Order: sequence, then structure tokens, then C-alpha cells
Amino acid sequence: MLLRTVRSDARHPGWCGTGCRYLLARIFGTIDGMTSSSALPHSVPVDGVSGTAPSLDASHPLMDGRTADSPLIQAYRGGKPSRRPVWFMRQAGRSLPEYLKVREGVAMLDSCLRPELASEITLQPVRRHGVDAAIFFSDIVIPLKLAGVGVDIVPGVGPVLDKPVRTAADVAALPQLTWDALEPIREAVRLTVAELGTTPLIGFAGAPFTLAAYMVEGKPSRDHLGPRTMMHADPETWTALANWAADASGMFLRAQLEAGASAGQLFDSWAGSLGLADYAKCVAPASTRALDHVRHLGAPLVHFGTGTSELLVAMRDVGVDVVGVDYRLPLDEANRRLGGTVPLQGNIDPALLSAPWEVLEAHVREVIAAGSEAPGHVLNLGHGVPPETDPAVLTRVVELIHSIPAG
Ligand code: 1CP
Repeated sequence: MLLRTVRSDARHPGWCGTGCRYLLARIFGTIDGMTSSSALPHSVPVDGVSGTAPSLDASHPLMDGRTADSPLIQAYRGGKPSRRPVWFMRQAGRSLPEYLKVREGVAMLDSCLRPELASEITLQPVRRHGVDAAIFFSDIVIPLKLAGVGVDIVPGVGPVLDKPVRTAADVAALPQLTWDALEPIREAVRLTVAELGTTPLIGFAGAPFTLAAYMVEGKPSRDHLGPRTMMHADPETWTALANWAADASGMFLRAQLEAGASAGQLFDSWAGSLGLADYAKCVAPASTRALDHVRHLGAPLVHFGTGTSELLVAMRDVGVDVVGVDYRLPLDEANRRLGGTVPLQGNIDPALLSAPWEVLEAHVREVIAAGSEAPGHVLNLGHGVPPETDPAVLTRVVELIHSIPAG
């Protein structure tokens, strides 16, 4: 694994991002006070099929010269590209009329599993807004669905499971996701990157806590009491569930990266409901485990959650290259908390997309100024695009960001 990592980094001379430093620290001993064994208290299969750990293919967009020098990847690697990169979380599949048209009569999860359709929806915001990255159109519960767990996305509600997962027996009965079942995902990614040219595709997965929160509650919830009770009342069952979710999400992300995605983002959207002690003890090891499925590939990895101002350092320490910051914390303060160690992504307040243009423009300029001290900065929202957003506003924000000379 070490040899493979060094080989893949050699394709990016001069670069050794946090993930790489993290990997070397894991191999040689400690990272931020953790021993390597406490950082990895388990053995993770690195290949769903053969147990080997192949690197990215030579024809992968990150390897064949298409995306390695794109503004997004440069900023994720801590560089200062000539143009400020911007993309929007939930840019695919929201209010775009062209999205609503192609989704007519197709259920949400079905649309994710039809490769041509998923690819078309992924490409729509790139064509329309001229953003610097595509985010793969899918959902964090797709690995559950592909494993055979009964789950649906109910319009206006979100993910709902046929049967919540609450006991040791429930966890033991969970089916295992297989590498073959992920073929529709790989096919959709292949179709997408064939169209994207030099624009990178970002793959993603749900972090184990956020995924497990839906599994325990059986549906969206506000305070995530079920999983937070389980991690203390029945820690063994919690660990088994979090590890199951880590492996499913890790395989889902790996499928996207190997098929052509140039970066990966782990969404721990609901981690903000946890205190630091619970996060570090009960959640971070599983997030590390999810990323262990992909870090040998050498693609930049981003970690994002909401309400996570107090968790930023711990979220970096699961071993990522970039930290996504929500709209609550100014980027200069986030950078201070992280000791200036990692590129940041964020954090335009989605609420201001509906404010008068002058107000929004001033805010975007503030976000750019606040992010200027970080080792790299990718503009994004501080959470997803609200469904009622006027798409023309997003296009105008992209034009504004691209018009401001990179400092
Ligand atoms: O554009 C993109 O970002 C790509 C598509 C994408 C992504 C990255 C979708 C499509 N879902 C996600 C990730 C996702 N799914 C997250 C993490 C990101 C975030 O915090 O926004 C979460 C928490 C989910 C779970 C989920 N799926 C919800 C939230 C429910 C809750 O707890 O409040 C919802 C509403 C969905 C359904 C969904 N996923 C995606 C779309 C376009 C939709 C709505 C589809 C529909 O109802 O027709």
C-alpha cells in the first residue's frame, strides 16, 4: 500500500497533502497524539473483489492530464490557481427546470440508478452555471439500496427505511454491499467524465454517523436522539452499525473515484448534533474507516458537516485534505482553528441567495476575503442550494467569483 501511494503521489510532484501526511503518520507511528492503532482499530478490506489495492488507472482524468491542473484540484491541493474555483452543494437535482423535466415520472432512487439519467442530471448545472466542478447526482442512501436494505426517498420527507435498525440482531442481519452491485454507479460516472473534459467530477458518500442516523431513526430527525442513545447504551451494536455504514459508504465512494471522479467528499451533515467527546470516540474512527477505502487512490478528499464549528479539527484528523465549513463560522476563524493546515471549502450563506443582489455580492466578497489566508480556498455554499433558489442567481454568483482577480 505504501509503494502504491508513493507511486501515485509521484504523478503530482511536490505534493503531499494531509491525506498523504496522514497515511505516512499512520504507517510510521502517530498523528496528532493518536497512535496508529487507535486511528485504525480494525482491518479494512481495500478491495471488494481481490484484496489488492490498485491505484487510479492511467486513463483516469486525474492521471491523464485532464483535471490535475484544474482550478478545483489545484486549490484542493493547497495551490493558488489563476481562477477561483466554485461549485455548489446540491447544485444537481434541485430547482432547475431541465432537472424537473427529466425526472418526470421517475422516482428519486430510480433516477440515481439509471446511468444515462444520473449522468445527464450531473452535467446540467455545469452547462448552465459554468461551475468548476460537477457533483455526482446520487444520494447517500444509494449504498443501502444497492446492498438490499429496504429504503426509499419520500418526496418532501427524505430517506425512509422499511424497518429501522436498532438492535444487535438488526445490525447482524444487514446485507453486505457487493462490488458488482455498484456497477450502475461506475457506469454513470464513466458516462459523465466522458462529457466533462477538463472539469473535474466530485464523488461523494455519507459519513457513517449521518448514514446511521437515518438507519436508527428510520427517517429524517432533528436531534438524532436514537443514534446518540445507542452509542452510549449499546456501544457494541453502535460500533458494528457504524462500521457497516463505513464500509458501504467507503465502497460507494471508491466506485466513483475509480470510475473517474477526481475528488471525493464525505458528508457528515448531521455531525453537528454531537459534542466533541462523542464525535472523537464514537464517530471519527468509523469516518476514518470509510476513507480507508479510498485514500490510497491519491485523489483529494473533503470532509463537510453542518453545525460542526467545534469539530473542525477532529474532522480534519480523520485524514482529509480539505475541510468544508458551514455558513455559521467565518473562514478566517475556521482557518485559525485549523492552524492554517488545510485548504477550506465554503461558505456562502444559502439564505442570502434570496437577498437583494447588492447584499449577496457584498457577502460573497466577504467570504473571499475571509478565505484568503487559508492554504487554498474553493468557493461553495455553507450548506446545500435551497430548492426555491432562482438558478439565474447561482449563475451570477459564479460570474462574480470568476470576475474577481485571484490574489
Ligand atoms: O447536487 C448534489 O449535491 C448531488 C446530489 C445529492 C447529494 C450530494 C443528493 C440528491 N443527495 C445528496 C447527499 C445527501 N442526501 C445528504 C448530504 C448532503 C446535505 O446535507 O445536503 C443528505 C443528508 C441526504 C439525505 C437526503 N436525501 C435528504 C435530506 C433529508 C433530511 O434529513 O432532511 C433528502 C431530502 C434527500 C433526497 C434527495 N437527494 C438528492 C435530491 C435531489 C433529493 C430530493 C429528491 C426528491 O425528493 O425528488
